[in-house]
Amino acid sequence: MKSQEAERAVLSVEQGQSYDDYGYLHLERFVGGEVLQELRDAAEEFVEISRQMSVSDKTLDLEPGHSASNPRIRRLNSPVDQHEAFRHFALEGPAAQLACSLLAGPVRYHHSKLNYKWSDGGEEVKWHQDIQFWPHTDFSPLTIGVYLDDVDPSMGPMGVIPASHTGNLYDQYTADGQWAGSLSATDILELDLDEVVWLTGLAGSVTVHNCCMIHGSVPNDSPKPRPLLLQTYSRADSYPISNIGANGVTGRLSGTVIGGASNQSVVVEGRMILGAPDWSQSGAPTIFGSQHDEG
Ligand SMILES: O=C(O)CCC(=O)C(=O)O
Repeated sequence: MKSQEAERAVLSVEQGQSYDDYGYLHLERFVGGEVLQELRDAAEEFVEISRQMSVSDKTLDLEPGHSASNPRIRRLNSPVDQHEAFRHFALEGPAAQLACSLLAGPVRYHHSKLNYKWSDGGEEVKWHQDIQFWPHTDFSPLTIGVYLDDVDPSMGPMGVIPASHTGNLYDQYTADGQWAGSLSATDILELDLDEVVWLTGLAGSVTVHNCCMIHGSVPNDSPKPRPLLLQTYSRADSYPISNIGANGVTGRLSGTVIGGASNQSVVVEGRMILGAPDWSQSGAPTIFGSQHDEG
């Protein structure tokens, strides 16, 4: 069997170790050339589409104040399901290869989004951890981001607190029990915000953060949007736990296994379950059909 280091082909041993230790990576200009241009063109196509819209729909989340002449997009939901360039990048291209390298084997694609964070006030993303939004059967899920334009400190880059992925898993509800999706003001007082690393970079630079990493970003007060294309993967033997958060509403291609096949095994309470095949697309056979080999 190959060692974890040997399988991390697109990364150096040091980069892989740094991800394990600190819970994030920052890869300057990891994506370039035609691949980057195709992603940028695809992102621009949705800006054009948004000009015909006055309210958000399932695909495009618009900021208040959006108009045809002054588009202001918060997010393109599930870009992998919306455009071939995004699908190819995430399921076959550099993001897929990086995920397989980091997780040292086949991976399961979970979801994607494109946060445009528009110029002159594009919104803050408060400090939060991702795993509570879509719990899995382990802590392998990670998110790979690629900046589609150059991002400097004034543009609300992604910020991470190194090694926070090994600490508390915070309650992201408000005191009166509403889902807040962010840490409370009291919990934020516990954080050492002097440690924050702001992940800026030229177009094509990549961020990676583990699902338990505390991260966020400030508003974009610059005159340029800050498009960050994000895609999330877990190990192939890690599964989203249904009926919590966004699991189950993540997109048509969610669950695609990349870089190999799933062997349908999952470890629960230390015991390995060799599960049945995934019938979520084909429909489940009956136990009679399976036991009598009727397909
Ligand atoms: O766009 C950003 O700066 C951060 C995005 C993020 O953390 C999220 O969407 O979960």
